[in-house]
Amino acid sequence: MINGSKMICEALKLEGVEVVFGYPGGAALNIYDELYKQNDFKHVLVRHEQGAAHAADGYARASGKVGVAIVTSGPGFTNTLTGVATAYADSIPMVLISAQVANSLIGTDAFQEIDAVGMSRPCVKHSYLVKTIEELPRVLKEAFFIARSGRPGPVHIDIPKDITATKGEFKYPSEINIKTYKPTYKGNPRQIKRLANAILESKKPLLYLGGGCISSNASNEIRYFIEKTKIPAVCTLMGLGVLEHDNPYNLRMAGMHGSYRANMAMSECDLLISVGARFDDRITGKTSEFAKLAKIAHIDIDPSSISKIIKADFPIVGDIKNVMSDLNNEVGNNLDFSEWHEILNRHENLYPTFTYQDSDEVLKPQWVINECAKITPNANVITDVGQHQMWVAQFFKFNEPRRLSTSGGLGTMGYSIPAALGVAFAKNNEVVLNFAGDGSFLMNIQELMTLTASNKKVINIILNNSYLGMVRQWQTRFYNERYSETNLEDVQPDYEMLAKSFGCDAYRVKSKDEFIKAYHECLKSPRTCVIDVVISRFEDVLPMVPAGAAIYNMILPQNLIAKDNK
Ligand SMILES: Cc1ncc(C[n+]2csc(CCOP(=O)(O)OP(=O)(O)O)c2C)c(N)n1
Repeated sequence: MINGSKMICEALKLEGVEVVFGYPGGAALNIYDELYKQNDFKHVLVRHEQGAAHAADGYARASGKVGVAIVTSGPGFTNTLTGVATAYADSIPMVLISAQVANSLIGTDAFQEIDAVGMSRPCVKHSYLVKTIEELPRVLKEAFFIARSGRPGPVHIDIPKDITATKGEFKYPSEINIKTYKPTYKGNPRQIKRLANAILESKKPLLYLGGGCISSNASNEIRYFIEKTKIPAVCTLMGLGVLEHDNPYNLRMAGMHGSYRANMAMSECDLLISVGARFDDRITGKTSEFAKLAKIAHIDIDPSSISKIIKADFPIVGDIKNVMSDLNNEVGNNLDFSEWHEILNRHENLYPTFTYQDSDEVLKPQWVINECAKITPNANVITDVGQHQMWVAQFFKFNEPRRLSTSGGLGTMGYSIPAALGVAFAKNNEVVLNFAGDGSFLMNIQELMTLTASNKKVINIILNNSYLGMVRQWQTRFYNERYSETNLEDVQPDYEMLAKSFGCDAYRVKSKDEFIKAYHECLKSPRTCVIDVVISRFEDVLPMVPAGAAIYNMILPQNLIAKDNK
């Protein structure tokens, strides 16, 4: 017989958990007492519970395993919600354990009581309030199973304080059988055959690769499919790295800040094969104009996402790795799409993918990102949210899946420092590189302390334009340059001093030489480093599809150059 707290530790051990991120409190005291006694996994004390959820998320994205966070009741739990919602929006596997007031106090407005399950429900895959010690082992087992199976996502377990002290028998189930939850892993062979035939008939097929390709570890199958069929591919922000950056069939990112060629390919293809992508509005633009000439194939493990936004002619429910491998067996290899490639090449010649005007007077963010990609091509990259995020997506050369961790679906500012902490735990001794804007960097800066306290090294690059840049860009273009609450000039902390106070190495740079020198210093240092990079203030992310427009209606870099020269 062991108590509930020990059961939690035993379950984490049996699930192979290496690290949990958390923060203690009254209702979690019993759990923390057990954590103190064990050596099976590490607990990392974050400095704010939002950081715990983002760190678990970063760990999960980089490692492919379930990220775990433990927090106390009430405010500890509510602080995690942004992080949980972030993971939910991007289908990231996570188990969040929150402590709750004792069962006898539930419903009495007790100190630090909150309806945690009621609050997490809309942003988790599943949630549990544990009522008895007998059900605890099964709940823990199910939580991990649900988090990592099917379409992955966060699962929340709320555990009252008395349960963490009550003793019971710990029988950890070896198998899970949930009647209402049976993900489909094999695609329907008839549908796969139909799709293979459609490919034969198509003249302009296009693959559209999303984050599902990464969660199902299907990169090899997809690369093989492309090698065999010579079908070009675009990807979403979440799909970066599924294909090698310089794969000749990689048309790169599509959507609001996608390339001209990628967006024209989407608009002109006659067969669009969506693979683990969910037709987000940042990709489709105006849906009635989206891929209008194409038959749509939609491959996804989550049946509810198929035909949700764009009607699928070829719906295939299944795990992408399996479906792509079956499809590889079905498609022939004497396909010829050379005319299609010629059209795409013409698009590329007209408006080459992701260009910018460099300068020697002022540092351009694109230059900084390019240099980092040159010096550390295999870095594990994390971004925060804003212009810098889109520039990283456009200019960093991702060659492998799981090399980029970024908040795609929710677009959560404050994500990157704690997520980088999680990535640093998943990728010991590899380069971990965080790009943030000056606005985002301040949102969870306290986690620099956790990095220092954990002896983890992250190189943080602040692309500092003294603006909430992405919002400023919209104000420039759509609000007549009325910069309402986005100008941070003269109201910034001294990032160098601030970073040093957290025990980091810190630099502020304004020129190319200074940047390269600082970056090499950071690579040599054993500590977490911060480079505050002063960049041009009015650089825009282009191409840009205005919200609600069709994705072939892009504002292109030429327009920007013309405007700047006015
Ligand atoms: C938590 C949160 N609040 C607000 C926003 C809206 N938002 C999106 S981008 C952005 C500006 C980001 O500024 P900064 O971090 O300096 O990066 P930059 O765009 O300048 O690269 C804001 C405010 C958000 N995405 N998340």
